[in-house]
Amino acid sequence: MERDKALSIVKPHLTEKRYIHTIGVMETAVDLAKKYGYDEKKAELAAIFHDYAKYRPENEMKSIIIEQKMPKELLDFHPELWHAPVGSYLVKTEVGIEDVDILNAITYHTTGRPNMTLLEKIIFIADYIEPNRNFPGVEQVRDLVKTNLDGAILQSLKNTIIYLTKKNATIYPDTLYTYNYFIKMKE
Ligand code: DGI
Ligand code: FE
Ligand code: FE
Repeated sequence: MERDKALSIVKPHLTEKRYIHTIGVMETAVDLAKKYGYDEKKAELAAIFHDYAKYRPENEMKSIIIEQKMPKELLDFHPELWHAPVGSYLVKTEVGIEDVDILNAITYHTTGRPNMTLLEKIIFIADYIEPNRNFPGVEQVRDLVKTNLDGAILQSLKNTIIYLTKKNATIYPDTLYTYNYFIKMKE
């Protein structure tokens, strides 16, 4: 699918701010695909659709999680996590994208997972560092990604975990498994 067509499909599902974020993720993902040697068109498409389900009503996402037999555990954690796997499902069923690499990159863009593919890493970190983001510590992660993709992901996970603990939020197990995976990789 061409970029403009993909953007025109996703736009009505997003707010203006989220659409600008999506463009930022798209441009960042294409840059990273160039840098780390991945199919730029696939990275572009995955980025465009990564937040497709961000504004679906919670009850609709909940039904999809149950009906599609996604991990039930998701329902015990923050609904903010649901748009990633549900988005992957809806991009497949509503938009007709069947590429499993793209669908997995959407599924895991919020938590990551151990053994992430290169495309999953690109979308995960592009989502975190795109130019409109201003998390504390994002500048350090932007620097790291220039030389060390895995190091940048690990740093972003540390930042997210610290942010969540400060809020007394629960941490979804996949986030911790991903963190452990990247820590062990350094050993
Ligand atoms: O959809 P975006 O805002 O672009 O970014 P995202 O899909 O990475 O979602 C970020 C939100 O998800 C942010 O508010 C932190 C939250 N989050 C990430 N990992 C976890 C989490 N929330 C909980 N409760 N547990 C997690 O493990
Ligand atoms: Fe997201
Ligand atoms: Fe996003």
